[in-house]
Amino acid sequence: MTHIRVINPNTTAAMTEKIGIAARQVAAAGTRITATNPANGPVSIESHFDEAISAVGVVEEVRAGERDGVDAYVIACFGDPGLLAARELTRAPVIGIAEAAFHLATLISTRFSVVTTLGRTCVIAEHLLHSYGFAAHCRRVRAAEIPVLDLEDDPACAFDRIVQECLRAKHEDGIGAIVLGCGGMADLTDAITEAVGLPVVEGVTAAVKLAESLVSLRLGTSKHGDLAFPRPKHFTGQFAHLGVAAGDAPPRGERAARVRVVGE
Ligand code: 5HY
Repeated sequence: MTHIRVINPNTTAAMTEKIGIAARQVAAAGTRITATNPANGPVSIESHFDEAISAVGVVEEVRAGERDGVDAYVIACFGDPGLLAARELTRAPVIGIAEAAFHLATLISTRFSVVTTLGRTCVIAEHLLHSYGFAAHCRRVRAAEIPVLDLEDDPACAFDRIVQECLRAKHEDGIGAIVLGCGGMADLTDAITEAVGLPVVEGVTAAVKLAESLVSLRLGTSKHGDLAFPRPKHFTGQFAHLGVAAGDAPPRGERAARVRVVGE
C-alpha cells in the first residue's frame, strides 16, 4: 500500500476534505490517501504573507508524516508553499500542485493559461512558471477575481466566474489547455471541462498521479546537494521543537527499502 499525504496548507478543514475526496477519486487501488492541514496558519492563502506563514505549517505536516511513514507528499496550494523546505525533510517525493499541473499541461498542449483566484496572486504563479522552467509554455496567468473561500461559501458564483475567465482564455490566448490555479478548485475539473470545451489540468489530481509514479519507480527526493537533510541546529522560542540535535538520525523506517537510497 502506498501512503500519500495530501497537505492543504491553509487551515480550512472543509477545503481539506474536498481536496482529499478529489485525490481519492483518482488514486490507484493500492494507494492510501490521507488529507491534512496545519492547525495553525491562514484560513486561505492569497498573498506573499499568507504563503510565508503557511510554509511553516507545511513543514510541520511533513515532519508528522515522517513519523507516520508516509511514502509521498502533495502540497495542495497553488503557490507550492514550503516545497523545497519540505523536500529537505524527507526521502519521499514532495510534489506541489502548481509544478505538477504545469508538467502535465505541457504534455497535452504547446500553450496553456492558468486561471486562479485573486489577481494579486497571479505573480506567485508567474514566479513559479519561471522557477520551474515553464514560462514559455504559459500564455497568461488569469484570475477569476474570487476570494479563495468563495469556493466554499459561494460555489455557484465562484464556478461561473471561473468558467467565464476560462472561456476568455480559450478565445483570446491561443491555448490548448487550462490549468486551474487553486487547490480549492479540485472538485470542479469535470464541470469546468464540460463548460469550457478544453482539457483542464487540475493540480491535486496531477500531483497524486505523479507521486504514485515516483513511488512505483522507487524515486525519492535526492539527499545529495541542496535537498540533503538540514544540518543539525538549535532553534529557539516557538520553533524550538524544529531543531535537530547533532546525531539525530533522520527517520528512515521501512521507506528506505522502497526508495532507492544512493550512497551515504
Ligand atoms: C490555494 N490559496 O491553492 C491557493 C490559491 C491561490 O488557500 N489554496 C489557497 O489563489 O493561490
